[in-house]
Amino acid sequence: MKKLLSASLMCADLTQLKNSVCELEKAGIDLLHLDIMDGSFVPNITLGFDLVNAVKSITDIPLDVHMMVNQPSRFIDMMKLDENDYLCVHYESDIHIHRTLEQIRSKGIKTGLALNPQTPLESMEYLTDYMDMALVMTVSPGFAGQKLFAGAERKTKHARELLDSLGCSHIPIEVDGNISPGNGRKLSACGADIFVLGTSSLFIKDKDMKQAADEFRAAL
Ligand code: S6P
Ligand code: MG
Repeated sequence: MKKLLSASLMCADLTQLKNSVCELEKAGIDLLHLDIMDGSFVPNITLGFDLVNAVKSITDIPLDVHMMVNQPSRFIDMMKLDENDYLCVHYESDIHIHRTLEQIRSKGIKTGLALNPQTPLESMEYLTDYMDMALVMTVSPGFAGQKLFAGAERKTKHARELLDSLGCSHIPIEVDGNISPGNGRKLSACGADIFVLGTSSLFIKDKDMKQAADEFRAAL
């Protein structure tokens, strides 16, 4: 599977967002990762639906929306996404997450199922028919600039093994949180396919984003 880079826009300079998106296009970034937080599912509030729609209107890079909100089904209709985009929801955020995945699919949008570090991988087992991506969180969600959790490599490896054993080798694994070039290389060897790039690799003061993206690709 081709390895993809997803740029975490909450780490971009929000006063220069359009310029950043242009730079990311030039850097050949594959996806734009937008973190939606509600201050309840996670202890922070970041980007919102209007911003998702605004970004969608200025770029052809597919979006990778990561919802860290309780009962995400309430908000699916607020985003103008299409078949090129991913909409990821957390297993832990909704009692009827199966129904929410179906709701996203019914709108023609690709689905992602995200798992917090402590959530067992078996949570995915009966949902793979409704998944276009598995998002293995490598930090507890809520903030940029955190440290990889100790079980991240094992969990990524076991996720790949589980998906393969279920006949789901086509489902990519995304990793999110402290994806530095070094951690990216290790997680790639464990089977990660999509890498969320934030302060650990792409958004570094006085560093050109194309250079940072090239260095990350070379490290994989
Ligand atoms: C965190 C969020 C992430 C961050 C990303 C930041 O809850 O889901 O997508 O934006 O992890 O990257 P870094 O390299 O600062 O950890
Ligand atoms: Mg995220």
